[in-house]
Amino acid sequence: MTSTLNNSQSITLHRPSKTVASVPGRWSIEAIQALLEMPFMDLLHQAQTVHREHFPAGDIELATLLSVKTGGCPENCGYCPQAAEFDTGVEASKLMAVDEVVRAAQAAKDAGATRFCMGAAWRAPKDRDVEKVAELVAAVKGLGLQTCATLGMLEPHHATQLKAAGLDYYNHNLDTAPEYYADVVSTRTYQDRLDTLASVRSAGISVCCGGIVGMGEAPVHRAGLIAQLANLNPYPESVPINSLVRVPGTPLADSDPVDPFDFVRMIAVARITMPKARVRLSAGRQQMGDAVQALCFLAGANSIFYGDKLLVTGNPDVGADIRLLSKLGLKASKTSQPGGK
Ligand code: SAM
Ligand code: DTB
Ligand code: SF4
Repeated sequence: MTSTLNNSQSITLHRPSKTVASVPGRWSIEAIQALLEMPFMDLLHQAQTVHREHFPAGDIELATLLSVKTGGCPENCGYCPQAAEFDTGVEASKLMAVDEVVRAAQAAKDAGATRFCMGAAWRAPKDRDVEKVAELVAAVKGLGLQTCATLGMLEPHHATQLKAAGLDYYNHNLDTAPEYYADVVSTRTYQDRLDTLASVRSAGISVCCGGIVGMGEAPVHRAGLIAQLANLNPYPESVPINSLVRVPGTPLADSDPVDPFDFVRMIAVARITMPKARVRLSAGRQQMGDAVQALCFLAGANSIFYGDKLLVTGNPDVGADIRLLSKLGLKASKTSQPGGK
């Protein structure tokens, strides 16, 4: 049996008598579940085939993160060490000064990063916060780096202001399926997240949007997350897939670890359903090991967070990443666009 899986066609799986129809132009949850359940080798083969149609093989984007305003967040995202409500040992700090951020961005550029993402632990920035972040964005852009920010919920006029300052990408994750969202966070709704994504799009900023695997979600919720992302019109330019970093003190600290093959499957299905997106192998690499990361690259991941720290938790150090890329014959990308443009 063949495995011709197409966004707008009836799809036939390798498993006998399992045919799933998808609505033209949209991914049904059933079609995504069917992909997630494919024989592992077939799924990886298909994902790598799709990947090579859209990106040069072996090209990995390096994006460096910096927490420009850490901790003390009024939201209660169950995974997050920066929520004020949870006792995680993270100390709250004020927004960093421009020169400090520029030093970090220059160091990231010198180490080979092409994108610099600034994170702030806000529910939503205030007018004066956006003014200050706009200065950071302009300064980082001035170094010749692609700029990204993740600041919480964004009003349309704030998005316009950040675009004018030179913001290329805004990161705002849907995190999980709508049906599971309230189990993870109760201080905002899924619709709030979608509204911010709409503001970002309208301002002409590229969207970076993904989610987390390993929060106790069921397989159908994983499919539901991918469906939400892939059915955004257009789908995000960047899709970070995070494996939960289980931080003591957070409500999700005792979640069962994710089966590494299930994580690889999520990467593969993100690649197949969003062929032109940069799929980022995001949080959780420190706990993953080289072999699983290699499988993620085979499944179509072509971006990583690069630098010794994520926002407040650890990431593989730069030397380890350079060695891993070299062992696998992968090269740091010079661009973020499909087709190497
Ligand atoms: N406050 C902003 C917001 O919530 O959009 C920006 C920062 S927030 C830390 C960015 C994203 O990091 C979250 O949406 C979540 O997907 C991811 N994240 C946070 N803590 C994580 C953890 N412990 N493990 C994996 N991903 C995490
Ligand atoms: C994303 O999807 N993952 C990054 C970034 N976007 C902002 C954050 C990961 C955070 C991991 C836990 C921490 O260090 O706070
Ligand atoms: Fe705040 Fe963002 Fe952490 Fe949620 S994920 S608690 S909004 S910093």
